[in-house]
Amino acid sequence: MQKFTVEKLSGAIGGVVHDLDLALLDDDDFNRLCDAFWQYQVLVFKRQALPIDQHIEFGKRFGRLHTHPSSAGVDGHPEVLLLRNRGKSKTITEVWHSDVSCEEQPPSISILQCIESPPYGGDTLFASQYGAFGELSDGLKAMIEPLRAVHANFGMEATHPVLRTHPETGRKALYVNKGFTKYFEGMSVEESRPLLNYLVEQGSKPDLTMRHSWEAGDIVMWDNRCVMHYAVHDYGDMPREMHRVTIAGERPI
Ligand SMILES: O=C(O)CCC(=O)C(=O)O
Repeated sequence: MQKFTVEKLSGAIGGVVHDLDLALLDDDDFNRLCDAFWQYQVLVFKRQALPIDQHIEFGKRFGRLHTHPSSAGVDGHPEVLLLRNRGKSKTITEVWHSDVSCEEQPPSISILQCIESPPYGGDTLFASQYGAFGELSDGLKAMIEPLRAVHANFGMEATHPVLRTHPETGRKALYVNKGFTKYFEGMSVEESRPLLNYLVEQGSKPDLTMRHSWEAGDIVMWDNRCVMHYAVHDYGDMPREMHRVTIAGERPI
């Protein structure tokens, strides 16, 4: 058993884990780590540099792995998503999103490892959607409670509740995002846009966020069921490479 500790990174979201080597995780460590993860929603692990097989093994502890519907994997490992700088105009992650929410059963957890970081920039922002829900007025909470929204991309479409209940914590989180959510069921795109924009704006307010500046070997994991994230592209053509292992999720309820 490793005597790791978790240090809080911001008021609403995120913790950095100290004194834990993910390559040496035993079952007790894993259970304690899960408890911390459900609480912090995002966990940062510095100086890990896990070989690809160990990155995959760590992911498999949380469940079946997800393969991205359209983006390529690392050679020989289709379940490890390869994210390389292909220029700002081709970046699809520089928008507030929850991973692949256009699937009927979107991924639950994403585990990103930095292989190469640019000399500056390339940070990732994370926002607590528990916090986003919690800060809405009772009137708006009641209004959006019955709503469902259509999420679409990569030639697929799924309809999910606007408020989802986390299967591990039982807490309610706002579940709409800029990247995938198109309109509310039963309403037009135009009718939906003002409220949708408002909810994503509320859900990404600075006091609900944390920001990670990457170094090679860092691992950050987030819970897509209660977190939106945004990859800042401010590093021009400089190389940046990340590997993502993603865990298959359940139908949002
Ligand atoms: O590259 C990053 O920092 C985040 C990537 C991302 O948004 C994703 O994996 O969905």
